Amino acid sequence: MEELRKSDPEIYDLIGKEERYEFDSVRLIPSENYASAAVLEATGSILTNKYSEGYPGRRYYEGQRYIDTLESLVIDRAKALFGAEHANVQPYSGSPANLAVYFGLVKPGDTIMGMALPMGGHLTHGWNVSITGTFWRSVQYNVDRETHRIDYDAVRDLARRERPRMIVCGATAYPRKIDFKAFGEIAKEVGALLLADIAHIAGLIVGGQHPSPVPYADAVTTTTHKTLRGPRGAMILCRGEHADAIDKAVFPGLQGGPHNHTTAAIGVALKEAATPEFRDYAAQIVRNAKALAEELLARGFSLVSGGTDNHLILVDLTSKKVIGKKGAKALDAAGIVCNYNTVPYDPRKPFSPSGLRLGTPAVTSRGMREPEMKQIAKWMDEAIAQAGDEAALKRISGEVAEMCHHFPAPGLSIR
Ligand code: DSN
Repeated sequence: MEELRKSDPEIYDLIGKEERYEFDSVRLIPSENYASAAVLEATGSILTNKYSEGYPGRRYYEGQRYIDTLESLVIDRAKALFGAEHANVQPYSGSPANLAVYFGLVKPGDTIMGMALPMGGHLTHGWNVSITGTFWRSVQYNVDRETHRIDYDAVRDLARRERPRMIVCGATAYPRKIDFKAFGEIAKEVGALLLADIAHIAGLIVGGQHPSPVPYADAVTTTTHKTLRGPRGAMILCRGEHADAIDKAVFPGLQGGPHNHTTAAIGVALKEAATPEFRDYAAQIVRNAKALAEELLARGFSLVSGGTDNHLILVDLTSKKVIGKKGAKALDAAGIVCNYNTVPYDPRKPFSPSGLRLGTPAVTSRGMREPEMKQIAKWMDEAIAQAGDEAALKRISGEVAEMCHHFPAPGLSIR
């Protein structure tokens, strides 16, 4: 980044510091990853210069001879990888993608039914502070109080009572597999459309580690930067019958020109995700999450639902007598980056909840495996026990950095 260094040393310096931080720390935020150098190159390409409102062959600007080919190629890759009838690769990110699906398929004031935010759902699944919980009538389902798993009978009962126009499944903090087939049956029974938000697990789905919702859902949304390891962006996959409504909802309904540099980088990520190496990666993400969960359990941590079968772990810190925010800050000081999070039926507020959310996509991208997960759990245990002891946390962060130096991260120039 020589030009940047010369023209804007301040920004250059901050990017350099962030890169160092990403290299020296164990990053356990389950929605983060390390994009490959190829994805970063496409993201930083000259495609950022071009306006392309519209869709391939139907644009409002001239000069699309390469952009049309590019977007068509990326659409074809998305359809092939997920087995979808139609793909829109223009949404700027996950929240606009979900909004576009509602805008395209649900009339204002009609009912949508998603998982409540404190139970692991997303803001855009109809939570009350989001436009999705105000512009549409929203009813929300919970997880079971004892098992912390989705209770499909309770979901069916609520759907029968409320008769939503759309049921939303998918989560941002749910450590178990989602039964998309069961959701499909419930939606069919009550005459609802089904939206599956697979932002967190898209990489696990294409890597063969989680069943796909595509056969059961009217529309599927995903971000492209989480387990899928692409640029920050999103896609909507849908049945052919909804293609027109979805495309119109994205543009001109919600957005202007697509970000062509992002579209290109999504294409690069989709190509990477279609390789045998990516399947191995997805399998290792899950093995690592299980190994981390087992070691945390062995060390007396309490895990929501008792463990994990995907990339994500939710820890309830109540038994350790530390609140989530204090725990997350202590871990950050120790070089282990995660986020504080509500746990189901949390007696505390979302801004200072009881839990921590962990995930293994990023550490797995660095080639870390089960032995490193065991070591990370040990450091976590020490850091939580010594939260507030700056010297102890600093010592741990030194050990963490030392380990990280043996695991080069995709896309970083530091080796
Ligand atoms: N912010 C994302 C996450 O961390 O899960 C969801 O949008």
